[in-house]
Amino acid sequence: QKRRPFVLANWKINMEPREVGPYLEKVLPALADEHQVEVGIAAQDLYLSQMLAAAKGNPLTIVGENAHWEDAGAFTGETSPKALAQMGVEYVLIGHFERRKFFNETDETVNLKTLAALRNGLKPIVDLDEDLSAYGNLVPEKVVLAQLKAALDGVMADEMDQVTIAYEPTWAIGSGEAASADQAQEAAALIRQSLANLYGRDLAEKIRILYGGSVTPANGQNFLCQPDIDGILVGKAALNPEKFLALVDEAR
Ligand code: G2H
Repeated sequence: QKRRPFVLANWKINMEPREVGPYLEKVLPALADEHQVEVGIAAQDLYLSQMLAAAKGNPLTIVGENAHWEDAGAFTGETSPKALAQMGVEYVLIGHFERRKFFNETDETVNLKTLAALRNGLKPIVDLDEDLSAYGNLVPEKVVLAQLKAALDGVMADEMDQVTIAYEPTWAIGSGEAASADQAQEAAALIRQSLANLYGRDLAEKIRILYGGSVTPANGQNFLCQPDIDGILVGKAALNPEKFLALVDEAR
């Protein structure tokens, strides 16, 4: 089963307004005619309109970093998944470790947000982080699988082709200490097995699983060549357009 590799930058709330245009001017020409690799940037909402306009007609996918579980209503400061979809955003990150850690997102809200994204035609990139604190004494692999199951509760088989999974072990995020390729592959294989248990092997083979956590051009290839890892989610290194492009190149 051939899954298209996905190289996704996660800017978080880095990048100043004046830096957005020049970054895209460096990256877009290098992506001309890119069809092998799906290339995306997740950015804060403030920049999405500008980025969508710049990326129009180019093989660059613009991704939201978060969306609320209600489509509309009195939720000051939140992002409506319906509005994101109507703006032309294709994917949204759901349940990133930093959302869980700093904004009290739980398996339950991650599930609601996943369902809301799908309901609105947004493709959720569901983050699993192996954070043990919410699970008492479960071993890390069990935590990832519990998070996966909870996030996908109520997601129908015919919606699963819209879903991407990202595995980001807590201790590897922004720490400079990435997982080893073997560790990451092992976790991705477990996740795929669990997807097969939930949705059947055929469907599980179609779903992309990304690795994230201190990916750099020096270690990216190690992850990208693993059989169950279909892409990378890159924070810090992707703030530099040259490093981001080097990682895209590694995925080709
Ligand atoms: C993990 C990752 C991107 P970094 O959060 O989602 O960030 O590459 O800086 O560890």
